[in-house]
Amino acid sequence: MQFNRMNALIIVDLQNDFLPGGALAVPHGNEVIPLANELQQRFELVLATQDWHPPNHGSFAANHRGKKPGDRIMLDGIEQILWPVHCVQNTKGAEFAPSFDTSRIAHIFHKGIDPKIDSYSTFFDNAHRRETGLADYLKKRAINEIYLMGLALDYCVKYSTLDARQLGLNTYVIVDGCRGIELEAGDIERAIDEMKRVGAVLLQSSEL
Ligand code: VGL
Ligand code: ZN
Repeated sequence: MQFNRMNALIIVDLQNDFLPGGALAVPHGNEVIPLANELQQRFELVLATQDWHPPNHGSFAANHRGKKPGDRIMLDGIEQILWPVHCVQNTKGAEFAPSFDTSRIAHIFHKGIDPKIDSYSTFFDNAHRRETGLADYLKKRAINEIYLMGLALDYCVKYSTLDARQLGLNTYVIVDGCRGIELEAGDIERAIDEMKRVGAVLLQSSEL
């Protein structure tokens, strides 16, 4: 495929806590790292995201008396699934995986910083109250086409894709570059269906 300058590769949350052995491990999450390293060489612009929570973040079950991961609560007016403590700012778990080549990343976008609201999308928090800066960044550079890969397919990748489509971006999801949490059976399949329904193109890296 011939690329013009108007696209970007966005690599989502390849952080220790989302890898096997991490606090919120995505099964087989480590398997996408070699592909992330390889695909970076083929894009002019490479961006990355990090889930980046303060220790008092409201998405952590440990911050709610009597609650455990997987429980659902209302957090500042919207439903929130509770997670184990993960990706706490400036901790080992929030760092990029050691084998992930970060040398070509032009900018890192952080999400989940506000303790009162979670952010699965790399564009907005879950209530669309605040932006991460990614939408403006792309707009300023006239980038209207994004390629997404990373973790987790059924959370960050899915919600980023839905927002990207809402922003009018041509959105490609590199499916073999993603792995899902599958908190509930069928989550990955449903996420794929939803992303297709909003007009994202799902493809394999071999098609690039
Ligand atoms: C994510 C669960 C909790 C994600 C972040 O980025 O996919 N999932 N926090
Ligand atoms: Zn998180």
